[in-house]
Amino acid sequence: EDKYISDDMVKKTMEHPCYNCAGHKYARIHLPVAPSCNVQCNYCVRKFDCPNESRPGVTSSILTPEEALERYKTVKAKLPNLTVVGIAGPGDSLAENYPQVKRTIELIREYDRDVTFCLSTNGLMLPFYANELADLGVTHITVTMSAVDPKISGKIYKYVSYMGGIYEGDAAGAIMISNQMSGLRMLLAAGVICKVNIVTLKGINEHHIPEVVQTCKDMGVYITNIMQMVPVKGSAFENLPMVSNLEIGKLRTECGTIMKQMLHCRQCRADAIGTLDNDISVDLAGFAPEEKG
Ligand code: CLF
Ligand code: SF4
Repeated sequence: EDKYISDDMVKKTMEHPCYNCAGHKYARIHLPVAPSCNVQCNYCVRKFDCPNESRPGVTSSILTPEEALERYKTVKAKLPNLTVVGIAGPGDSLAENYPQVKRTIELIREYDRDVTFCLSTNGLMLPFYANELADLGVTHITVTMSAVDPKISGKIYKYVSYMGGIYEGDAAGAIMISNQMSGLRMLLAAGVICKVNIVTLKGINEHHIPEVVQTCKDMGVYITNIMQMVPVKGSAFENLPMVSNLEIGKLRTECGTIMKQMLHCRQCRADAIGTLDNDISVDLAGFAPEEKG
């Protein structure tokens, strides 16, 4: 059934570069304020940005909330089409550095009433923060959920650090799925527009992805983003073969019959600035000296 969505939320979603292909005119700024993480994904090397929303192998330097506000002011003055402030790590936005994430949002909100706040997370801590994030005015949230079966999810995480315990295998998978799903449901109940990123892992979840997408559709998620995993040297999955562009294309076409698919993800860095086609973080102020690709 169709839920009521306010005109303001429709406008924010239409002007969000990641939520629809028509958003290519609009720019986003990622503010790298959250370096720590509470899980270890098998495709991640922590000295780099969180690959759930990032190009692998890049390192963003961390800002304090005050520095993040200053960067926002500088960029906003130069980019009139800037509509979205995104927080995408470089670790997890809801891990140890959540207080800095919250402060950053508060500071920018004080300065700019209109900007759209977007956040991405692995979902582990989402049930604890979902309502607070909605109250803070975060209208768009991405959860990376690459499986909805604990046995499959459990193969994706080396470990999950949760409420004082360290979990592996099926237990880790079960905790992740249950928190990702209940977190998403809480966000959806609070009127947040949700996106799910699905990382395609050959031999692990590629045949399971339509089921993940169907689950998202049934919950009321707005869009799913089926991504390629790019192997990073030093990660547990460094030798896992990549799924080809053709295979990703086929999966997206198949899943497009279930619900709306994102086809234009750029796997941006945690300090990306600009439209998705044109990252200008370097030109603007040399914010991202290690930019590549
Ligand atoms: Fe950033 Fe992510 Fe928000 Fe977009 S990115 S926090 S939803 S504003 Fe976008 Fe970049 Fe793909 Fe992410 S293209 S990696 S989907
Ligand atoms: Fe790495 Fe996973 Fe943590 Fe992202 S959520 S920083 S991919 S371990």
